[in-house]
Amino acid sequence: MKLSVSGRASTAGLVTVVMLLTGGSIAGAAPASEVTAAAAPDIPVANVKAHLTQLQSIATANGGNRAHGRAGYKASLDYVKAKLDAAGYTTTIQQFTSSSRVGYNLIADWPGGDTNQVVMAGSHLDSVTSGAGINDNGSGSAAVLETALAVSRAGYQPTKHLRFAWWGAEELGLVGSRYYVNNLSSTNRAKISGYLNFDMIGSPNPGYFVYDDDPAIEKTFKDYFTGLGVPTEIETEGDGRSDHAPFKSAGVPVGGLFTGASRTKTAAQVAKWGGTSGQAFDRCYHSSCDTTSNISDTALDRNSDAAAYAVWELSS
Ligand code: DTR
Ligand code: CA
Ligand code: ZN
Ligand code: ZN
Repeated sequence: MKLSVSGRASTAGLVTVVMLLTGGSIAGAAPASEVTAAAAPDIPVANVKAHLTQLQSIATANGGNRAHGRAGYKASLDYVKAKLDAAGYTTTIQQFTSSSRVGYNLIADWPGGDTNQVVMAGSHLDSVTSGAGINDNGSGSAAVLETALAVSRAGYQPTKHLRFAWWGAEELGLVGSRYYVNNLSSTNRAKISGYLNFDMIGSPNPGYFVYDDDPAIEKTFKDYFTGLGVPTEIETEGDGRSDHAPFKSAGVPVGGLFTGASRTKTAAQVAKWGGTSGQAFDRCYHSSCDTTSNISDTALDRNSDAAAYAVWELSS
């Protein structure tokens, strides 16, 4: 397993640390306790869509996909890493081999917080070979990236340590996330207080599904959607089908959000969410038409905001 680490502490982070260490305070700033309990900011969906546009361009320039072991995947990873390095994250690339091709996970640590209590949020960055994978899973990857950038913009100083991850080779069978969990020492595994997974959160005919795993994480997401007045359903097809599974198998509390894949939306679901009954939540699942036009902006916005809300709530 090869690791490379880069990044720099953000100016805001340094200023905050200096102030806290010297007992000083930033003129007019809220006391640290209020800062750490600050509410999550709104995630601008235009920013999330801009990341999707970049991922689409990357796929177009690299044979039409962003699949494991292909140029489009590494270019996607380099794009995400550059944004995080510039925002003050400490980034690590974890390399592995699967199906005779080299794969990569990207791990980004936000400096600060109690490293004995790590809150993780992640998404798989790879697509299938048949397309650009913009909903599956550019949507989750872009939302997690924009949430991480929002943490930096806010100079957020959470009580717990924040770690974000973009997984390789999920489409080959959760390979990257399983490699990460399997290579954690038992001590480091025990430090992860929760893992939040975002895989397909912008489906064009969306449902609003919440994983029914850890009750506290599930409640956090459901509270957010209740605040929006958007009903949710329990995610029933996901057990073992995305990157939360290796964490769950290792005893880490997990949760996540999902807007649906090839299953069809029922009339009862249309009554609560709108959309088209008898049609798949995502008709382009694992297909070449999974492009930037295969996204519900409303679903992407709501789920990006829910991700940020949960990251702030669970780390404060
Ligand atoms: N395995 C995911 C898609 C997927 C299918 N069901 C669920 C449930 C929860 C999360 C994701 C999924 C993929 O194809 O990447
Ligand atoms: Ca928003
Ligand atoms: Zn997939
Ligand atoms: Zn996926």
